[in-house]
Amino acid sequence: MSTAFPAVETLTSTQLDQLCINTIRTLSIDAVQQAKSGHPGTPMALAPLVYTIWNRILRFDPKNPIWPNRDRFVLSNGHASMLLWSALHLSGTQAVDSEYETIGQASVKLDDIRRFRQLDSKAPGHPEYHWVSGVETTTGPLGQGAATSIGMAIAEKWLAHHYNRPGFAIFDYNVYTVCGDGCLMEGIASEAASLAGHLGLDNLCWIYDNNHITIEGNTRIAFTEDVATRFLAYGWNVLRVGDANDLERIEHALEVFRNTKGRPTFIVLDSHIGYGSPNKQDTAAAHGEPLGDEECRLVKRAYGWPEDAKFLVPEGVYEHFTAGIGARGAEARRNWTQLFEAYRAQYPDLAAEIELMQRRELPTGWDRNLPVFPADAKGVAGRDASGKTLNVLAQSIPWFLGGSADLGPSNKTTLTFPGAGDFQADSPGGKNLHFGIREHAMAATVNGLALSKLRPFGASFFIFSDYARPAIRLAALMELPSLFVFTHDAMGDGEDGPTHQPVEHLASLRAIPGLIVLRPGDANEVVEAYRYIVQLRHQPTVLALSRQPLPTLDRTKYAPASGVAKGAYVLADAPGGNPEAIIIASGSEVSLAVEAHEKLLAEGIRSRVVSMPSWEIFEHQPKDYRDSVLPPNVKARVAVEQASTFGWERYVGTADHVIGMKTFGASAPLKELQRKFGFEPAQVVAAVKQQLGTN
Ligand SMILES: Cc1ncc(C[n+]2csc(CCOP(=O)(O)OP(=O)(O)O)c2C)c(N)n1
Ligand SMILES: [Mg+2]
Repeated sequence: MSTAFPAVETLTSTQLDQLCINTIRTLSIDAVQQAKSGHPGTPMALAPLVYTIWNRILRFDPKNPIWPNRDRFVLSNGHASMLLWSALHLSGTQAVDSEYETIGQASVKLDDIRRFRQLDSKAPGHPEYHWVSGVETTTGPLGQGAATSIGMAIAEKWLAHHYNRPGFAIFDYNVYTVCGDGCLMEGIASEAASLAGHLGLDNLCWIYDNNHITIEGNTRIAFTEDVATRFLAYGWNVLRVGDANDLERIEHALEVFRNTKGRPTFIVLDSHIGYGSPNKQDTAAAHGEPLGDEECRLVKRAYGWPEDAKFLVPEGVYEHFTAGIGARGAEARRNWTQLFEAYRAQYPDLAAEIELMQRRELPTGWDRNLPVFPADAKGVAGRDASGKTLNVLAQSIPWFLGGSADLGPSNKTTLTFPGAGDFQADSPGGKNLHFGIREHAMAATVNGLALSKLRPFGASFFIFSDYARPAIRLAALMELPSLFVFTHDAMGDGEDGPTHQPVEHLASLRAIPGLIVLRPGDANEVVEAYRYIVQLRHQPTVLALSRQPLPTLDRTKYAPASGVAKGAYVLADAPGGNPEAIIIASGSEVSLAVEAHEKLLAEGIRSRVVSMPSWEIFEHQPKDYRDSVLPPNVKARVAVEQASTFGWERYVGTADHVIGMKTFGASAPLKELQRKFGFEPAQVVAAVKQQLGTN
């Protein structure tokens, strides 16, 4: 408590607003100063905006930050994280655990803010979903938050369409996204804004911090387009608030947003970075470094703040938040909970679905009707087996949906069953999402859908996973069950040539911590891969699938495909076990390995084939299982995979045990490529013999 301020009872509501805003500002300044790093300028400028959204508008209950129908707040300019830590702290937002239960602790304590950017603080450098309750999505890579918010808005439309009934608006939340110049320069935000405009997402509001400053200086050096006109062209409703300190105008613009139907809203907010700093306002210096002790004092003086106070929350501030967002949020949630109880009485099945979904569980019988593919030498393409499986899952799991970045017919991801429908502005219940040719925004949108508890997938050619990678990485960091279906996963794209043939993609994606990369070897492995993926609650997956048919293995002769769930398994073995050589393969190379194995057996060589669709899953198996699949004493090993050899040494010893790609591919029919790059049984046989020294 401070004596520098008039007694709280004497303050007008406007003065209380100002007190709260300056608390956000000074907490941000002090935290950055203490950490000796961080971004003070934008929190100083946007404190009035964040205050207005949180304390006047947002339907968010700090006592239960995961209430399903809450409004979403996304801070896409994640470097301004002190805005979020201040809002979460001052509103008294409670922490929840990984089972979504509140644990009786504040999400962000004042002590966390004092320890901003320090190890284990709940006020890290950038907003981190999963680490801090109340953070709706991880942001920091500019533009990602904005694009992810599209997924949240699509989710609301879809959920409302499926679950609302007359008199029961179970889902009617809005999504508020704050973004800066950096977000809007990034391509991903343009992709996302174009899609949002097309879909007419009127539950979505982006507020653009138009401060003309980025790290290198004034935006005139690199960003001079007319952003407002650009958003008009995307089909958004564009508003402008000329003064970031004008709460009434900000509130009014947000009201216009809520009354605007058929279009998303874009609010250009003119602001001054480092607002109130006599020497740093409107300069890049306010962006990303502490103000310095002397400037901190000057700023506090300008705010009418005690100059030497640090981390001060004056009397009346917590109470003002409690009276604002606290009361409004609690009431909204109470009303919703009552509504939901009445809804449950009338629509028990729908209510049960919503509850399952919220816990990321699956409906009973979700795996009924999964296809089983009979042995067939000619076989089935990975993408075709996937298409059949997706169509079953999307019928058994009501909230399973997704789509492709304009490659549905090639990826075979189109949901074709009666009633599947297309998600469009006028048909928000469709299960086929059309992302257009926007892989990056697609992946972020998939994350936004997963954050909203739907089970989404996005699809493209494997080569274009590059265009989606930053969002795939964030899915892993956020521990989201996002599914990325990538077909044409190797040289199978043949004549399209090296621009379309992935080489380093498996290695590169396998390097992302926590991301499950699965490359199934035949149609039944595809089904088992899906069976595994769908049960994941907190892990994203990349599914790499073949374009061309792969023989469907005879599972009466070889081990069952259920081994996929262990990441790698002994598919075919030397008679009686005890192999002298092991061939490890994934995807399209599994049947090649089997062919080579049969030839070796015929020559009396005791080989084993290990199908290894997923390193990540295999590495999480107990050591004795891993050793049973790859006995440490068997040193003669060959890995075969039509991709970069990078990394396979860990299973086979050295790089010369790997038949893989060391260059880009080439444009030619697949058969010729297989010959050119050594993916033929004779070459595998020769490699095994070389390992055994019997060549
Ligand atoms: C994809 C990406 N590229 C670069 C950065 C590094 N970076 C962080 S903030 C920033 C400048 C952002 O400018 P603006 O969005 O205008 O933020 P302001 O300084 O106005 O708050 C940059 C380049 C980043 N975080 N993400
Ligand atoms: Mg800026």
